Amino acid sequence: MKKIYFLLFIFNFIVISSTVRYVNINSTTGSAPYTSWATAGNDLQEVINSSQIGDEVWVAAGTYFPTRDPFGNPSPSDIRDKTFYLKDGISVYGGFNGTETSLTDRNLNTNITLLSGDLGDLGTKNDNCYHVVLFAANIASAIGVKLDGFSISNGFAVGTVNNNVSGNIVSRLAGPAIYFINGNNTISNNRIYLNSGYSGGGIYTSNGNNIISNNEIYNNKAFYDGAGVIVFQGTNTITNNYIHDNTATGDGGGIYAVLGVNNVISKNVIAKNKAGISQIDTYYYGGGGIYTEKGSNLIVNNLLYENTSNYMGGGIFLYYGSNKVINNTIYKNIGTRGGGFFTYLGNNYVKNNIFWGNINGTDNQPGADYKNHNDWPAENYFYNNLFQLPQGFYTLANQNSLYGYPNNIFQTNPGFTDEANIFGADGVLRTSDDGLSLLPNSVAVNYGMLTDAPSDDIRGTARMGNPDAGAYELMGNLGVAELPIHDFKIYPNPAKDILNIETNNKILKVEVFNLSGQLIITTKESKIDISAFLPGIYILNVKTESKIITEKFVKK
Ligand SMILES: [Ca+2]
Ligand SMILES: [Ca+2]
Ligand SMILES: [Ca+2]
Repeated sequence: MKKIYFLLFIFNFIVISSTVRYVNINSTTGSAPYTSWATAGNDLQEVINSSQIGDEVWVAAGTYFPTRDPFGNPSPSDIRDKTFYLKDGISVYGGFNGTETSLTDRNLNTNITLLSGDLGDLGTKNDNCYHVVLFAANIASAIGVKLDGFSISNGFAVGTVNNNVSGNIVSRLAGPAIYFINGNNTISNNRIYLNSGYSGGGIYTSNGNNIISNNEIYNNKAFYDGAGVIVFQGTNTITNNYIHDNTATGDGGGIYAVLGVNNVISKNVIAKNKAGISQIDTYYYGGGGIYTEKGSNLIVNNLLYENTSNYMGGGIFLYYGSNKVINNTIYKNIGTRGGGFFTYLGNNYVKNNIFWGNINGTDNQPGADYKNHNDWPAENYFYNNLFQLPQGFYTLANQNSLYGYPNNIFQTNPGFTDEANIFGADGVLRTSDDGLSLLPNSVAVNYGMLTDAPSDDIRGTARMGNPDAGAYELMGNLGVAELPIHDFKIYPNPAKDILNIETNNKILKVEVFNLSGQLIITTKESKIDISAFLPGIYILNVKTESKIITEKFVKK
């Protein structure tokens, strides 16, 4: 017992030691330690510098410009070194109106908190700062920082020599908006736009463990590689972002991931990015939506549409490495070699994807959805994908051979809900009405294989029965139940208190979902207590040793 109390004490101590400090650009009554809105500082860097490990900095709406270089000098010899320099172990949040008492009270849409790199003449780019936000820890295992709820704009990383910060080389050619080195960092809920540099136009991270989630990253430029996001080395999770209209002259219009270990790129919408604009070096590749190089990458549940490359891989370009490409919808991307997907060395498992409407060159000739390098082909394993062209087009001679892997579907319309309206009637991506979700009679429904399949889809909706191909799972689908199932029964239905499952197979897992796809309970029992459920229709997913069965039932 004593030990437990001791641990609780330590835990409480850590929680209590975290202080919130406040920043409001309009505050005239600021005083250290800035621990209330009434005493909020108007100098964001000053409040960051006052913070200790575990502290949070809350920033009210307004426009903030960096005022010092990373060493705290307000008049550096190159004024473009001015930046918001984050301290290890702190979290910085934007999106407040200046009265909130809880993070969940924020309204990010109305309280725009802009970190602007537009130094010197407003509207003139080439006197802007090299990095709007900078974090450089001296070791990979540093605590790291969180940056959440900001708009970040007008960084311009085109300079000459490198800077040296905390023992790290910080390139003045990379990361004009966000440049992070080392640590366990989170970059979430930001809008990152109109930044440009040689590389990493929207986000540049080097090493560490980085979570990049729920950001909108758009209209950024790289004069070299990686216009939207660059993650270099480390282990990175890039999830739930909307990455669009970024342009790289070289490789990686949307995402450029190099030498990462166990990177996860999931549930992103990656649209209308461009790469391979012109030949900037002898390595003339592409990768309009995603470019990965070496390492290991899981690319799962993404929607990639209308990305282009003037060379290889309009949607995805994988160069070397061990990769899994699972349950993506790869739609109307354009490349001159491999409109949807291009591979070059390495090995790739490609499962449960929909390739549709991609273009190779000027039409849907062989290579529209996939091409392998002719001299240095990757080892690719294709399972349960939908391809748009006739099977006979997928040949070694066309450099798009599927190497005899079975269970792919050819030349069959995937049955999208409304291709002309990808956002759907609500104007929001990743919701139930999205245009590239599936119709109930789609061939993609339940067509995917289970091994490596995610448990939910791009919207977080649970996958039912066998996974559908593509990023969208048909909500509440009962496709599996159309097959005759003689050894499976649920009763009574409707049920009030107990629902019974009868099967000859051993039950491994039972899940109950509501019609929105939210998981209500998980069990291994054949008798399920549903007495506390609200009346309505539910979906039962039963995994046995031999199969997964999905059934609807009604709670009275
Ligand atoms: Ca300027
Ligand atoms: Ca929608
Ligand atoms: Ca399914």
